[in-house]
Amino acid sequence: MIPADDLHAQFPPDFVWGVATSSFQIEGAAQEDGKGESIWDRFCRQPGVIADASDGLVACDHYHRLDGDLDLIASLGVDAYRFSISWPRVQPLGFGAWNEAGLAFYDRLVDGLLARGVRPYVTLNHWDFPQALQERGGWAQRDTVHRFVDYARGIQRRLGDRIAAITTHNEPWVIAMLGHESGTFAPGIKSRRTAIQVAHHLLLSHGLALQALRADGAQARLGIVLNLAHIEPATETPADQAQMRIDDARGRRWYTDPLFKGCYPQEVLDELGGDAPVVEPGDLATIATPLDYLGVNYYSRGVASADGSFDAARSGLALTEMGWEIYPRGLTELLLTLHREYRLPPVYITESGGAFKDALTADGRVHDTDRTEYLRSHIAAVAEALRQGVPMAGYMVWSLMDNFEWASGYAKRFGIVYVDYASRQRTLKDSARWYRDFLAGRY
Ligand code: IFM
Repeated sequence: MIPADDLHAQFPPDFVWGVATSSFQIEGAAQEDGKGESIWDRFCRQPGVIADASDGLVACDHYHRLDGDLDLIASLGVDAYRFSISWPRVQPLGFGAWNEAGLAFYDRLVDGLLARGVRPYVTLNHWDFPQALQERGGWAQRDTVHRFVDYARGIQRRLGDRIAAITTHNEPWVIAMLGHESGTFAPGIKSRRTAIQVAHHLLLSHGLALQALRADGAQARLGIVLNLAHIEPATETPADQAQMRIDDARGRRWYTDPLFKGCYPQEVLDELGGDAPVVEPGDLATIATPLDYLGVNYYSRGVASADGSFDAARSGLALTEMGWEIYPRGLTELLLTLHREYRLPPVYITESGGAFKDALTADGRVHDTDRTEYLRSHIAAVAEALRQGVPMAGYMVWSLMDNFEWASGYAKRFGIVYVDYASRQRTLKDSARWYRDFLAGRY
């Protein structure tokens, strides 16, 4: 165990510490300065799909509060800020004409970060996909892959000389499965077959984009971000063990095997039968184009039980407001599994954090000791993976500030900065103060 007061010293000086957000969750200005409609703008208008019937029209109003937010980021002492670009803000239809006002916003964001000594980590697709492209079939259409490559090249042309990293997609599993199988996220499609094809096209577009960006002379490091859980069996019975293996293959290896080995897990292909994706010759080699880094978003473990009887609420572990078990050891285990199975590039934890019941108290502070402990224990879990040889390169807190938590709306607060949604005023929570002091080397 690493003593709590010695945590910072466990990391090398070039380890990258950051905070993360995404465009739709914070920007607002959804209909301004020539921005096109995104599938999330459209989805939020459907009755009953967002818990508090909210939307991203104003969100944290980041678009209009850029300078203040840049100062806020810099005040934390982070090395990096991970944000995403709203594709329809910069290319309203997802193909054809570019929107200069949208591009200029990201120019200001990138320049503002650099002026404050913070490295920009850019994600191209954090879900706010152009509605016009959805109407042409979206990610289910193979042609969308080429539209994404054009978009990636356009962003590199504009920002590539000033950004540290480009992530193609954030959490392709979520886009495919929640967006196209359960339909609980935009675009709200409910078809397993479509979801599987979407996952393939996301991976293919990732590989093609990497190749195109490198051919164009990429200076930024290029990678992808996956949401991964460490899966454990509910019991040691053979049935639960088998369930663990298939859950892990469906949720994790369906993405990591093609990226690192150029193949899909056979047991999942067998299970899919006629729903298996259409894969053209050469696709898998393209998907396996070497990464400069892998981004891992980790929030909890998964527990596999063959009869589906496992209930997180009764597991005895503390839960976040999302109902997710707090399980830092799973992060170390996950990283060790990846390290064992693949030849890994540098790995960043690109998201780590929790939603907790936060309240602004009379002293003007938010005393979120649960979040501080969450961050501390997960950073310690990364230190342990590093100690055991995993090539860890960075850690980013999700999220810089409270924001639009997709189908959960604004009630779930993940920020280390509190946002008062009436005034949009930002207040550093105690966890932000702790992170700032930690980064200053005080813990
Ligand atoms: O808020 C999301 C983020 O957009 C993607 N990863 C998980 C976070 C918490 O649910």
